[in-house]
Amino acid sequence: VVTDIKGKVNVSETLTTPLIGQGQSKLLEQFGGKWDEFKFAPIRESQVSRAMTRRYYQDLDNFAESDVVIVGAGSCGLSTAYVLAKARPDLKIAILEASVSPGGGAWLGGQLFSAMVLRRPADAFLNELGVPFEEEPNNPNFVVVKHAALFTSTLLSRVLAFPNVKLFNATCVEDLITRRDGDSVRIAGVVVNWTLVTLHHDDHSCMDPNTINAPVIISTTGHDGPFGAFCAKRLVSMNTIEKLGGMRGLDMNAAEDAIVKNTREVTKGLIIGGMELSEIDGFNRMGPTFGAMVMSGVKAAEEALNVFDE
Ligand code: AHZ
Repeated sequence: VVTDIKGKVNVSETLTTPLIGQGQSKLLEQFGGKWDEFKFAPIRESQVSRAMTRRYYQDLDNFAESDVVIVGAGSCGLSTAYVLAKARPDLKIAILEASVSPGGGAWLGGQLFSAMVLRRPADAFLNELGVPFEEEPNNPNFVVVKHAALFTSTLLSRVLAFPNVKLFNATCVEDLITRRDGDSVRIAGVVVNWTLVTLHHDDHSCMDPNTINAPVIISTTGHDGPFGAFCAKRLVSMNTIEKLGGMRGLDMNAAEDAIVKNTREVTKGLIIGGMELSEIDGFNRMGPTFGAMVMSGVKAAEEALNVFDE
């Protein structure tokens, strides 16, 4: 940290990476060292619009045919995306998140307290991501990340850096695309809409959706709630499965192992992981421990890789 003669911290001197312009090592050098002279490069508003919309609509076009769609960007969906995108840079992976902000329960509602607990051996995934964690004194069975947001933000940044991944946030999956496959049904894509549109189908005239085709859909929409367990519930209403098992009361030991072991292709073309699986199979909830979400994501990615290897 650089301080001036009055002992004040001089932030612009402290920054050594180029911030404005090529090869400019100090932020204020081009303004004669004076904040009063500071000025951004000029822009026209329409240029901002075009820079954003051109990319968005190119992505919509590009990902209309995807290889994998991950529904829900919670801890399980993002872990799935990380493993899959790293293993197969050739696969086009679309992540659809109903909320404006990705992260699911790990980011928002599920974290009443800051620290995040993960039972071993999920610490291996933290090491892979480079998320620092602490050992719990006198208990070798779990590790603690000092803030859930540190886990989610690191995971998100790693996932979004993969060139083969696109996150569409504020985008809701409101139906599944299906194909007859002999006597059964195969899932062949998703029907999507902006979440605010999905929320207003009842009080506005028809607002048609958009579609994404993909041979593999991975649903990680969490347990039942306003937006939870979406694909599981849809499988019941379209008679693909008879009824939901329904999530049971909290039992960390039973729940975490069961969720990881049973993450699978529930119907051809549809893999379900994370807490959504508890609604299908009638497993317990595990509450505020996240190892199973991470490892279920790893298993969901592996299930998807098996489909592509078939
Ligand atoms: O917004 C949802 C959340 O971010 C999103 N989602 C749900 N329905 C969707 C839809 N289209 C697009 N139709 C949708 N997105 O899915 C994400 C689910 O994240 P999550 O953190 O709720 O689920 P998870 O399975 O990754 O982690 C669950 C963690 C646990 S365990 C638990 C308990 O035992 O009580 N509670 C939580 C939150």
